[in-house]
Amino acid sequence: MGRKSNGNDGFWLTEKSDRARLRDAENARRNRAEITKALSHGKISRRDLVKWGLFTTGGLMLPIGGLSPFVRPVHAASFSSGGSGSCEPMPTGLPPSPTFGVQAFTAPMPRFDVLPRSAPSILNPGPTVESNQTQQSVDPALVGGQTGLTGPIEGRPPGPNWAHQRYAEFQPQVAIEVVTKPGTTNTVYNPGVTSDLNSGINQNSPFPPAFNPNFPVQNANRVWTFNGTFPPKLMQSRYGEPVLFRHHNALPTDITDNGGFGRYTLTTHEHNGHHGAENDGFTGAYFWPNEFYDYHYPWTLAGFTTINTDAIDPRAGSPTDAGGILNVPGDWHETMSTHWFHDHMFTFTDQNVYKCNAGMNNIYSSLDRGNESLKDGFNLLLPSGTEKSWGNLDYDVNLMLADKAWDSNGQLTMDILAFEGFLGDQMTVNFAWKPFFNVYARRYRFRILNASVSRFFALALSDSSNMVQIANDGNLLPLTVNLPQTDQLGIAERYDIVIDFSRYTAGQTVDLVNLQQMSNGQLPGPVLSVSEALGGGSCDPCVGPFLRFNIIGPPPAADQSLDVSGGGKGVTLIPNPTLPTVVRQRTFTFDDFAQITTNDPVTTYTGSGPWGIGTNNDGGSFGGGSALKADFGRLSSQPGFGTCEEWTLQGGFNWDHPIHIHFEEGQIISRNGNPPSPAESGRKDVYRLRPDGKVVLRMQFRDWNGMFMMHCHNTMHEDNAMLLRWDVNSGGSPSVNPLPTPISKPTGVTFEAPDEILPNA
Ligand SMILES: [Cu+2]
Repeated sequence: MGRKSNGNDGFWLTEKSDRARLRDAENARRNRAEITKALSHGKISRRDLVKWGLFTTGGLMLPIGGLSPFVRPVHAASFSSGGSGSCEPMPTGLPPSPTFGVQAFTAPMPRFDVLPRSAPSILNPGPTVESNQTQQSVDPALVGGQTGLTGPIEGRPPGPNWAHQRYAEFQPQVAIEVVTKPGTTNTVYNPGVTSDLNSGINQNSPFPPAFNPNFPVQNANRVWTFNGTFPPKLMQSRYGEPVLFRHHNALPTDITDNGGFGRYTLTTHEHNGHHGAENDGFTGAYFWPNEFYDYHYPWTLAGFTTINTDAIDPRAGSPTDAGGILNVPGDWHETMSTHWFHDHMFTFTDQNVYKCNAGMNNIYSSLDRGNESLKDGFNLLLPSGTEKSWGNLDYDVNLMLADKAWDSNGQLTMDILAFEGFLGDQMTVNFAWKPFFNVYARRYRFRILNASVSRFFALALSDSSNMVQIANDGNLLPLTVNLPQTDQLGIAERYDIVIDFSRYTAGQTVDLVNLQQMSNGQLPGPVLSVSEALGGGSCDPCVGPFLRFNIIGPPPAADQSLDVSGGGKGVTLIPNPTLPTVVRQRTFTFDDFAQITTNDPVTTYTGSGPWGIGTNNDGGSFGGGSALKADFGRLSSQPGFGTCEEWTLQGGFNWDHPIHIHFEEGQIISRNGNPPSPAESGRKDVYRLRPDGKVVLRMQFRDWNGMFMMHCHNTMHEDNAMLLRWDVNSGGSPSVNPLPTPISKPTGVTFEAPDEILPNA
């Protein structure tokens, strides 16, 4: 069973800690910096760290004085997990992040920056069904100094197996073009709302990449974001309107120019899009600086090949510009609303997402229109606005929560050796440190995303008043839930919450509070009460209020949105789809002390990280064998095309893994033998296991083909190496089975046979 904490992790240092401890931590940080630099530059491997005796094979840093900030004198006080006591702990593995004398809640929270939607004709060159293999010269820095080499302009793997599926049927109608590049000032910020709805921010003022206007601006190599800028980016999509998302990689070709963390290769996952694997950001299908990758998002409802194929049900539909509904095929019970997108680079996802390479995507449908006044019997009238026929953002607000840490110069920093999980000591919302947000006294919808590396949250209002949860992950709930505080929000999970500010008057404030105490990155600690969290006694600096709502007065127009509280009883939003007969059951165990059975230098995890997944008792200590470390050339499962399977996910003692299964939404059948709670009774794409927890879920494998993933979304665990590949088995048509593994190089993607196919795959 899972290993217990070694007692050396989970210590916070605060600015009040004694000087000797802080000095030791700073010295340890400096010594570790040399190692992490070499590691992040690819000059040494994680395996070398074990060889040199710095790490155990289990991935724990040995307590070597002068290297580990966790080495403490014998007389040091032991860690108190309660709300008070000595605050020694320091899970960042770094000295405390300074706040430069700035007070919390003095700077506005920026709304997301809406990505322009263009006609596909603006794309040059035009998109192609198969990857565009037009050659260009390769920067020698990418190929060990070799000159005269050429590579493709598009990094998508070539050939028919990676061609856009059903492209002719779902011709792109909208182009969204983005560039991931080093941090720079935003001069084209578009919040999609007027300034009064954006806390007074003037969108025409240059917006530098800083976590607060009075903090230092981030150096170019510390943040790598979509379009290189803050705030985070928002896509707006509609069902029935296929999008061509062209993603350019403009990161430095010098692998060492990364500010100490982050890898210059990219692969972007639209979490949790239902589309072919060529568009899914497969972890091994990464692309290089100076290349682009065309992702084709068809925006189809799951089941479109077998259910409502004639598109006769307007509940399966898309909002038209004229305020009507465009019917689309598929199951309306599968309608999704709140997604995000982020890098998925093999073994570097944690660093690249932490570097701010993440955005969100709102998907609009006939049910979830982004218009609160169009009453046609289908629109659910969720808080949004009325001006546009669809996609109003006035009262529909994206919140990206992430803990961060920065060095004494205010530059974003990370302990990439914290294999058990990395925690920051500062809270950010939409890349802003502890901001305020001005609201009118009416209902607002907040689409809340946990974009942390390893941190869990639990949210409440500072006056303990009720909120209404309307969605879990991408999906509107069967029945809304009134709650004074949320369940734990695992990494990558999304909760859509409606807060009714009409109970407040102008000049009042109420804070969003994090109740979830963490003392290490392996699992959440206790959820504190609101008064404990507000009391300031927690050792965890990210506990407490982190976003202040200032109520500025009555709304300019009457609130026409649905009262989703249903008078305390909840209201019906989207009932669950009916699941077909289960054709196969599988068990996966999420474990440590994992083995690596393959040795392909490209596809195989070669580090010292402890994590792995056991499949169907082919591995995993729960089944008597061993969990396996990630190899994207290994095929762990091959569910049949068009089938429904039941998967049991088993977690370990003293760990909590939020497990993400790509491709289609599932339904939790049971959690430790009990039915799921009301707030997780809808469809899900991330399944939080909880310590020693067992989740049984059912999901379908239909409509599209290819290779997909399942992994822990504690991205430190994912990258070290709790990730597996599964392929849809379509019987050889349209794509071959098993699919060859893509091997990405600056000179082009080649293929090789799978390294391993597990016996029960
Ligand atoms: Cu995990």
